[in-house]
Amino acid sequence: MCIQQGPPGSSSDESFNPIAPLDHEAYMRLALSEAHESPPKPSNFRVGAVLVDEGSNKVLATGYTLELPGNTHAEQCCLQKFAQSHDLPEERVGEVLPENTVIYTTMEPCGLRLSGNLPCVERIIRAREGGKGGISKVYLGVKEPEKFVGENKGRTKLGEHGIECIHVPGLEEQILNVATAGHE
Ligand code: HJL
Ligand code: ZN
Repeated sequence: MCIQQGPPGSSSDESFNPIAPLDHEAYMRLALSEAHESPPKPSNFRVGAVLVDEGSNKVLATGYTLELPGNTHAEQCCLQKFAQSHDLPEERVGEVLPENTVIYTTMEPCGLRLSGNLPCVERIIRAREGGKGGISKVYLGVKEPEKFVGENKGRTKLGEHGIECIHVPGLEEQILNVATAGHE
């Protein structure tokens, strides 16, 4: 990821975040820049995600499809990386997530995976266990195209668990171009 450092002399704080609080488009652009890192593969989408503590406006983790070993999704990589930074397995990430955590993802979290792996919707719901509330909102750039699993019913499920899904408009064309690169 390409979070810049503060101006010389002003801050040696490595967690300096150039994105203003609640600048959803800027966070979605950061997620899109993550998606660009993902290797093209005909059997999935190239997605990027950013896990953010909305209370303190801190980036907790970034992720993109296939970033971590195995058949990993962008949202899954964010959760796994943040958990790993606390020496925890992804299953226990809820124990360390701040209260107002949100996730920006270029494509809505998957509700079903052709591979049979645990869908990101389930991972996001699981991340509410054992802590202060986990992920409360999902900001998404596009709905999942009906290419691999038909209609994605994940948003309904997230809503049933009190997780709000919010569409961030404006970057759809770029997001879909990146997501489908490498497809026929
Ligand atoms: C989201 C990702 C990613 C997808 N969706 N939100 N983030 N790759 O990082 C959804 C698509 C699945 C296919 C194939 N893609 O990826 O439905 O092999 O990639 O488990 O269903 O499943 P696998
Ligand atoms: Zn997924």
